[in-house]
Amino acid sequence: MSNQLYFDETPEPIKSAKGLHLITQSTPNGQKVQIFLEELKDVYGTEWTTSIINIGTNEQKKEWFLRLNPNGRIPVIIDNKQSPPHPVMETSAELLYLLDREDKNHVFGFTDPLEKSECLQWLFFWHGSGAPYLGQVNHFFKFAPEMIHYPQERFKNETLRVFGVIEIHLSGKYTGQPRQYLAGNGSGKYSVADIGTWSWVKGWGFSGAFRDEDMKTFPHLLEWINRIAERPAVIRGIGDDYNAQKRPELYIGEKK
Ligand SMILES: N[C@@H](CCC(=O)N[C@@H](CS)C(=O)NCC(=O)O)C(=O)O
Repeated sequence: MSNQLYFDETPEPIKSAKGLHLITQSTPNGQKVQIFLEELKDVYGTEWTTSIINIGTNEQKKEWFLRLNPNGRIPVIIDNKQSPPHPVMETSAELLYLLDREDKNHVFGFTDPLEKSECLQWLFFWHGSGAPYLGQVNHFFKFAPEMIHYPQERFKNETLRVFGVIEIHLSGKYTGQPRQYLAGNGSGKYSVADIGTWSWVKGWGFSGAFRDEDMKTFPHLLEWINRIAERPAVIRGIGDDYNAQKRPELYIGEKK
């Protein structure tokens, strides 16, 4: 069977990539996978190549991209070590793919079935119940052509409720066990559940929707944000290496 994944219009750096290749832009979703790859590099020396696109130009809606991810959204990883190459869309699925293939010693995941279950619960919780709401907060407060009260309030309040869920969990309100991280026995272990959630939650101030007073009601969540922000891989994963202005050689597609 001929390889339908890449064709004439597929940018050369993607077509010719050898191992793992990441197509990203440094948004909260892009950063999830950027951070995890950087973490894997620190532990295992994991290697990959990166292409950066600008979603403002709709590069992600072109056929070459849709062949890799019919959903037309970043990030995507392609595992060119598989034959044919294996593309992965949806950030949580990407984290779990990398966890399975690269994290041989379970540094960022769990072997115990119950801890594993807890990790999946929190990964899915943010993917299904957090990112969609905070994404809409960002849209309606920052990018919408007009400021409309109803959706602003609806998505803001729902996001505050979701922050409150994380606060309950981290504070140990109902368990008596405060936690450092979202999943794992005792006070927990830094895992893909934290990586999948952090890249979004740390940006609570981006839209201007939430005030310091709102966030003061989530002290454990704020401490968790600061704790993870100090990790070298996290600093690199949200840093200049993924900024198209600083790394123009990684940029593919139209210039805006
Ligand atoms: N559920 C998807 C969401 C991905 C997503 O929404 N990516 C945004 C950037 S943060 C995007 O590509 N937006 C461009 C578009 O919608 O065309 C995931 O977790 O991978």
